[in-house]
Amino acid sequence: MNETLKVDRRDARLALAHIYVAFIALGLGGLAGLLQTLVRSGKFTLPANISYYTILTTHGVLLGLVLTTFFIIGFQFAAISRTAGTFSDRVRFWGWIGFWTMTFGTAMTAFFILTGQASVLYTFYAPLQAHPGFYLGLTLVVVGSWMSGFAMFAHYMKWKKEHPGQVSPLLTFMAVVNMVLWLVCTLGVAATVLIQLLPWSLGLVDRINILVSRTLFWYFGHPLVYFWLLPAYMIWYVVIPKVIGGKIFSDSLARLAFILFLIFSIPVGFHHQLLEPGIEPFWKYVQVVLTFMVVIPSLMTAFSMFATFEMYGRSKGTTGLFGWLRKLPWGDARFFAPFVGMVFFIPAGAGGIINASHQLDQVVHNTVWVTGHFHLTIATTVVLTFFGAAYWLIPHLSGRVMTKAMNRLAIIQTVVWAVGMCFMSGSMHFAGLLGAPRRSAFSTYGNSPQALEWIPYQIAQAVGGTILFIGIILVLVIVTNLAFFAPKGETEFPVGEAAESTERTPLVLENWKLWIGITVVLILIAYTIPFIDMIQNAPPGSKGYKLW
Ligand code: HAS
Ligand code: CU
Repeated sequence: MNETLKVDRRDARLALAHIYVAFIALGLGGLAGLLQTLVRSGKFTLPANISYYTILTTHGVLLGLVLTTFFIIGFQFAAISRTAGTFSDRVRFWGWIGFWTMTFGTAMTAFFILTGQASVLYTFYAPLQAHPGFYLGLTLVVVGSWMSGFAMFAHYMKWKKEHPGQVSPLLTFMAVVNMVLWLVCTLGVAATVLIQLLPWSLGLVDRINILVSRTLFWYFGHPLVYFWLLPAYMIWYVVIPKVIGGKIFSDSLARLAFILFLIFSIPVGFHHQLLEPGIEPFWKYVQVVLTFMVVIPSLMTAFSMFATFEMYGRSKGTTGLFGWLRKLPWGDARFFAPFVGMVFFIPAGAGGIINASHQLDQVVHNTVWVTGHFHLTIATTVVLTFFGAAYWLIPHLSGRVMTKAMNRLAIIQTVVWAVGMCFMSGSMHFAGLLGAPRRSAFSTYGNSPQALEWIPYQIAQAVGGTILFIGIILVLVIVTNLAFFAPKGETEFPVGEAAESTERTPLVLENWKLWIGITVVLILIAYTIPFIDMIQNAPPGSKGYKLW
């Protein structure tokens, strides 16, 4: 059998189980999103006294936390099994324990949200206080993901032992970096949940230090967005070159970009707290500088993608600055969906740089501009890339092939998504500049002239949200077809080759002691003094509020 088509059925089942949960979350979370945009248009009220904030929490948790984590872990299991060989029974066993722990945690969290006991939004900021079951459920999701992470590390170490002195396969290396990043950053959210939020919601303590809890949250929350982004970058660096018939521009550059993400994506959480009192401006400044450092690996990625496209175009005889555009496989959804994601990342990244600039953030912070920003980054760039990957990954795992008709539907899906998002995210950005707040249900604020200015944009958001919901139905049709109904056959997991031999990849890129060491030092520099300050000069703390 052709090497690239081979897939171990047991490994495939483990990866598929994660992907099924991810797409169920997409369906439910997407429905919640549709309802929100309708409420905010002012033309619709939720039935049966359901709170806007219950729906908003469902949306954020299911899409931001559940869809992403499950898809990423499923994808990475498949990627590691494909590039570093079939798993041992032990690795697979821990993968399944991780899966069930995460699934149980998700069900528990969903129960407390849907019964209206945890309308605290996906960032669960104190002093909003949820039922303890909400925090426990999320803890189980994180603990389950750690088990899967350790299973991946064990498999990677086995590979290293069997191949002394060799660089590991690029995709496996990238997945390991992402899980190390995840492990280091989830320590922050685990700390605030276990030490602060749980005891406080159980009534064991009365008051909570809000600034400490938000700081621990954003210590986790920013690297979280790169935990979402890096699998998309894995697909851009490794899969897309193969899909278009080209080569990876440089194996070393790709690894270096991932290492830079590991180092710089954690000590930057203050860029979410620029307007929060109680943190010295100097430390905000330090973390903003580090934020600009973490932009560099994204610029390297943009450069690599252009280089891959151009090398491919030149090999087909194109000339000129953009001649390569004519040679790309526009009719292939495995390429088209991620490519549209890349194009959207140009304005999305520019918006991020605006947010990170202290003075500009004063204009956009806590406005719906920020919601617009993350619907471009996660909900377009990352999600369209994941959809594009699902179009080969699911049939690869389910032993089927995508038909021409489904490929055509997937192209339509991508266009629908892009159009819907231009309406929705575009009007969010504009309304945000006019001061429209994020995280709030419809209100005319006593017919204030400023609030009335926002309403046309909110109607445009509802139009966009409706188009996006059609996009969700389309992708669910395609995914169901690929999982259960498409013709039986074998589908490739595309893995590109580097333009130059990987023998030239420096082994220092896999010196984990060095990179994790630098990561820890940077975290200590960026956080130690402000953290001591927050504890020593803490106000009495806050009791809990249930405002919904
Ligand atoms: Fe962000 C808020 C800064 C990237 C997600 N961000 C958020 C929130 C989320 C989020 C969820 O500094 C809201 C959190 C909340 O609930 O409060 N963000 C940044 C910066 C970047 C950035 C500097 N964000 C992301 C990514 C996300 C994400 C990625 C998810 C996946 N963000 C912020 C800040 C805030 C924030 C502040 C807080 C704001 C506030 O006030 O609350 C950077 O990493 C962006 C770098 C990206 C680039 C783009 C490179 C372009 C590429 C594409 C190449 C295209 C090709 C195709 C090859 C520099 C790689 C070309 C083809 C052609 C035909 C042209
Ligand atoms: Cu951030």
